[in-house]
Amino acid sequence: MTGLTSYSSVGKRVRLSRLLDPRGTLIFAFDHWLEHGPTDFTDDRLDPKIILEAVVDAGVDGVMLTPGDARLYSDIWAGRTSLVVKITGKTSLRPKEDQLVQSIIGAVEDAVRLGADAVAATVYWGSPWEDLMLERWTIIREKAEEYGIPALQLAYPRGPTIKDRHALNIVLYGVRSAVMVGADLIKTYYTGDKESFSKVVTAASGVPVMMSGGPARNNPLDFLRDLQAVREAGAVGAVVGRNIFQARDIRAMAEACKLVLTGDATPEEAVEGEGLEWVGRRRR
Ligand code: FBP
Repeated sequence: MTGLTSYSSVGKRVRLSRLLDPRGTLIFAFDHWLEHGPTDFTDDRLDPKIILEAVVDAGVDGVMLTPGDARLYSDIWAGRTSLVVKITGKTSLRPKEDQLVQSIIGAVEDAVRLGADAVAATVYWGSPWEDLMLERWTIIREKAEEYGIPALQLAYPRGPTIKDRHALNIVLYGVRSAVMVGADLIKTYYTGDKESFSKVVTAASGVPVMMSGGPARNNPLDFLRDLQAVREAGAVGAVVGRNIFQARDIRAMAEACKLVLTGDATPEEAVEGEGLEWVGRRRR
């Protein structure tokens, strides 16, 4: 035994340190055009550039993009924030039953070529396609190991046996399973309060946990209070999409999220400081 660590673990450590702010991390998730389609976007926000420029200006720690968007919008993010490349995805156009599996839409090598600090893939724990998703996850995780890039798992319990995706036991099961299959970073559903989410963090056994944003709340304060609870529960931060890009003022909401996650402001102070009295959601 030389006591020397592998090249790959150094690479992962370096990339994670670029992506994660030890004071509280905010990653902007932006794969919604693929996952949900136009219903997520008001007419004045159909151009992804407008949204991406606002969040990068706000100082998010990273953006999670598909490989194609990461390439297309590199002038906006490169050199200004970290990149996470999500290489699984699905559309909402597919038949409902097929929406319980994500397809491969890129390679670990794409993430490395693009200069990413992590590669992301979804596993729907409990899906009828769980077996296939785990097979794909294992290939991705193994490749990520080879390149020294952290593998972020979107550990999302969903399937016919799961009534409530946010139930503590369900989230605990998904997160612990994600650890057991080698995730370096986990993004999962919020369980609704600090006490329960701290159990989720404990079950992750030291693997950093991030809260997944979810549908936009009517009142920004409610969402910011969730972020505060997540921080106090010991999570490293949050990966947020709709609660930011469907906000009345995208940049102000991203700034408020970051302030709360780092503990630099309470939710109330952040709302006041950023002039966020209300955040509007697209009427479907
Ligand atoms: P949100 O903050 O908007 O929930 O984004 C997080 C995310 O995981 C996205 O990466 C993804 O597009 C979306 O949620 C998936 O949403 P759904 O739960 O409808 O599949």
